[in-house]
Parts: sequence; C-alpha cells; structure tokens
Amino acid sequence: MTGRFPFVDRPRLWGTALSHYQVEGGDVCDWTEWERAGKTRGEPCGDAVDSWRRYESDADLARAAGANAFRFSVSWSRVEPREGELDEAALARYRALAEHLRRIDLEPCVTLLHYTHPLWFHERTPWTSPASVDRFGRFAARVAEAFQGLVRFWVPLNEPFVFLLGGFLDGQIPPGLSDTRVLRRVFDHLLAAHAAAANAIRERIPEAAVGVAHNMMAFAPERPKKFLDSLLVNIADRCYNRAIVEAFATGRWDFLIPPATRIRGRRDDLPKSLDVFGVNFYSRLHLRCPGVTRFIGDFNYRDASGYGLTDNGWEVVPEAFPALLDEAAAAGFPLVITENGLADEHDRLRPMFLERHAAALARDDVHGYFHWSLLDNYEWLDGYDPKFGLYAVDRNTMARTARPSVETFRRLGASFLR
Ligand code: IFM
Repeated sequence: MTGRFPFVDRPRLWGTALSHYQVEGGDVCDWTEWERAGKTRGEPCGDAVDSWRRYESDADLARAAGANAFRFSVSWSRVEPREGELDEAALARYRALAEHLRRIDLEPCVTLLHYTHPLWFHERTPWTSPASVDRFGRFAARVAEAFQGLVRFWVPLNEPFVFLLGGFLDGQIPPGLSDTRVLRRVFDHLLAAHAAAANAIRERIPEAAVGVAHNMMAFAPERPKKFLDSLLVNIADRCYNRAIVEAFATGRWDFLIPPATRIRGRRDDLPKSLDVFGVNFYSRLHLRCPGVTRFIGDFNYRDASGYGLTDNGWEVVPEAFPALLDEAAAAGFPLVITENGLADEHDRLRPMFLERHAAALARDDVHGYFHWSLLDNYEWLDGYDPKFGLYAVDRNTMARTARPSVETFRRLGASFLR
C-alpha cells in the first residue's frame, strides 16, 4: 500500500457516478458507429441528457443530495478526435468541470476508459496490438496535465473484464470481436495500459491515488444440488471476479474462460500501480451447466431473494455484497464502491436497495461509495429504457427531478461521512 489513499483530509467519499457517453450527448466515437450499424437494441444516444452543457448544474444536484465526491469520465474521442491531435477546447471543458467540483467541495474521481474509443483507435492501434498501451498512456498523460492541481483520484479503466468479454468474446460491444485467440493478448494490453496510465498520472500528480473499477457479480447454481452447476459457479467466480483481484494483488493471473480458454500472464509492476480497489456491484447470475458454450449469454436472473426484480430484470441481492467485498479485499488495497445502483423508474426498490447495500459498508477497509447513477442516462445496448438515476430526466425538456430516494441517499451519506 502506498499511503496515497485514503486521503488524509477526506478519508471517506460519498458520491454519485456517471460516464461521459451516457450523459454528455454529441460525442462521435466507436459507439456512435455501433448504433449506426444497428447493433444496439434501444434508441441511439443522440443528445444523451445534455450534460456536456449542464455538467455544473448536474454536479450541484449531487452536492444537494449530500455527496462529497463526484465520479465522471473523460471522453477519449473528444480529447483526441484524430490520432495525436488534441482538442484543447474539450480538455478545457473538462477542466472547467473539475474546477467547479472543487468550488462546490466535491472530490473529483476521473475515469479514463469507460467503454468508448475514438474512431481511429480500433483501426490503427487496437487492443490486440502493443501500440494500444502507448496510445492510452499518452491520453492519460494529457488528461493528467489538464487536471493538475484539481484531480487526485484516478480510475484508468472501468470494468476491464466486462470490456474484454463483451468486446472480444461475445462481440456485443465495440470492437465486436468474438475470438478466443485474442483474449490473452487483449487482457495483457489492458493491464499494461492501466500501469502506463498510472505512471503517466503519478509523474504529473505525485499525490494521485490510482484505482480500478472492477465489475463483480454474485453467482449461484441454478440447481443447487447439481455438482456441475456449482462447479460452474466456482469457475465463473474465479474468472469474472477473482482474476483481476489476483492480478493486482500479485502481478500474475491464470484462469479459465469457459469452456476452455486459458488466460495466463504476468506483470510485475501491476501491484504497485494501484492504490485503491474499486468494486462495481449490481446483481447475481444463476448458472446452469451443461450447455454452456460461451461464458456470457448462458445465465439468468431470478428473484431468488424475494425483493423483486429491477425494471431491467436484475435480481436485487444485497446479501451477496459482503462476500464480494471480502473477495476484493483479499488484494490488500483499500476499497471504494465505484458503482452500485439499479434501474427503477418509480423508485419502488431504490430506497431499500440503498439502505441494504449501505449496511455492507460498515467495515474499516471501505472508504467510499459512488451510486450509479446521479441521473437517468443512456444504458448502452438498452438505450434509455432503464432508469438508473437518483434524479429522473425528462429527455424532451431535459428537466431533472429528484426521486424520493435522493433523501435516502442524503441520510445514508450523512451517516457514512460522520
Ligand atoms: O451503465 C453501466 C455503466 O456504464 C457500467 N457499469 C454498469 C452500469 C449499469 O449497467
């Protein structure tokens, strides 16, 4: 542990999380092409919820909800629309947001890769090529220069494992490959890119704390008495949850992506490249064997806990949260919940969801919580149907309206920060 995190003057963070593409609007990147090619189910992102123009007032909403921190991401395609060419105006826009966050006393937490890429990236320096590492490091360096004196909490990669599976195995998200032969290389390059970004950030901001936002999923056997279902649960947990934990803890990884892809590698500088481990937690999958030919796609959500499913059919399962936090804690880094939330337009479940997940935070190694999300936003393949916001957004008027759970969020935050 480096001692850069938790911050001495702000030992606990209570905030909201969002990502650039999901809220800003008007960003031209690989996802825009994906939408144009008809590869998403929902409507295209379009103007999103207009946060590119409204960021400051959106941040004020987070402040009004009792947050002391604000997680957002920087769009690589805005900052470097053509390879090697910086858009200074875009960087200045993000800097203005960070200045505003400081003004209203919200600790900025900046993510650098939240799924989208500039149009040139997959063509010229894809994640299958070592050049990707250098390009990402260069992007990190430029953003760090722009945020000097303002941002000390950095998350180079959001959900690298989801990106690996969705982008290179399942082919559901850009770049849309489905090729087990490239997985090992891409995983290598993503972790190398994290380390390159950490170096670039720390060179420019010595006090920076660097994290990763790792999506962790609870797994259960669909038929608890079937040995093979339980075996599959173990394999899934090892691969989906623990591989990244172990990689950052030891600098080594060796796991199986079902049915038979072994991913093995080593990067000795990885443990030192991290100061804080971020957990994104949402739900639980029930797994059934046999018939599993691909890891993702062969699962289902069920209301086994009895709380009721979210609007997009995910199980609400707060009782699975503590065990996943234990798994994450095994890496030995301080923890932050970098995302946790649900799609719940009418706020039927959100207050209870918040209460029950907040109960799991009462442990010494958890130093922060970011709720996904501040606002209703663009939910990737599902468009605008799922409503993840503490604040509802009317996309005709772009008006923001607090849902009742803002009060729950405020009350829980006051107690967490006490
Ligand atoms: O909206 C996403 C986010 O971009 C990444 N984590 C999960 C969220 C809900 O699906």
